[in-house]
Amino acid sequence: MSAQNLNTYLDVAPEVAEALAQNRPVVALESTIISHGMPYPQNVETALSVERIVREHGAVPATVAVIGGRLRAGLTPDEIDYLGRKGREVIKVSRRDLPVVVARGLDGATTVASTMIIAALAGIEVFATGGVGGVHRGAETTMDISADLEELAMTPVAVVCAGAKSILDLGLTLEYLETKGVPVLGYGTDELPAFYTRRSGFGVDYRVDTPAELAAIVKAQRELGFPGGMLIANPIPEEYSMDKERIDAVIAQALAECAEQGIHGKETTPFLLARIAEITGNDSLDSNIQLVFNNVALGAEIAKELCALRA
Ligand code: PSU
Ligand code: MN
Repeated sequence: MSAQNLNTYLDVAPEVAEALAQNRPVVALESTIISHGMPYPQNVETALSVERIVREHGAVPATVAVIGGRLRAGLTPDEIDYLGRKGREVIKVSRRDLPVVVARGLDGATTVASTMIIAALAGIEVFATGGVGGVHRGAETTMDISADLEELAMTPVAVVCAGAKSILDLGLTLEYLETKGVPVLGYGTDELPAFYTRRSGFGVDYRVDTPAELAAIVKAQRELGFPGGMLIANPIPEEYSMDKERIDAVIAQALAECAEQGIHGKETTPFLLARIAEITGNDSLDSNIQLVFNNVALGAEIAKELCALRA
């Protein structure tokens, strides 16, 4: 086991620890998407399918969460089921929540930010999910900017996502990432994908067409000694993408309801995700699930290439 695994609050699943010690590919996966991002039982089904897809692509999945105050990299299917059933009763844990949840011995569903922290402690370099947090629309007055962006600037994990939902201000999110020195790479695209749709109108920093080159960029970032990670944006497969006008109207409605109801802080993103799924009668959920599958497959390919470069 590598020295990074010696954190006394961290438990790395034996299969994950063994793979890391042997330079075999591992992909970290988050748990806020399970407890707060999707309804039960689709959340559990998706999380278990995601682990299977990672394995089919030759990598070991490490779903990350906090269980009983322990930082965990690699969960059992029963633990995934537990987090999914408890849903929004599980505390949504970002960086600022970790010390409290650990000290109190509580359970927590990890966001992109806290999943990156735990992945990095465990020595996992690649993490795949659906969407990341960002600069919210109206952030010029609310100052609602996800801690995910700060984490991308300071924690060395490459995050594969399907771009960002237009619940966020995509232009400001890209500006923020630029300021923080976080590369935004488009896999096979020049444009930042907008989660449910393949295009957003905003350019990525670089288009990269192969997992091998993505892995080379991750390796270079590590060897340059940079502290942060990167965002790898993978467009939703065409056949699952949604009609832009329709999804934009739904997002506008969800944002209006969010403002009317005075929802703020950490509740904002889960509220918007749930409302979008309700209003679209779960069409958006189907797209969401498919784009996650697509992202974890790419994450596994990048992790494999990275191991090959390190062999
Ligand atoms: N965006 C999505 N789906 C998600 C999330 C964001 O499209 O599931 C989750 C992720 O866990 C992300 C978190 O890290 O929400 C961001 O929350 P906040 O905006 O409160 O930082
Ligand atoms: Mn926020």
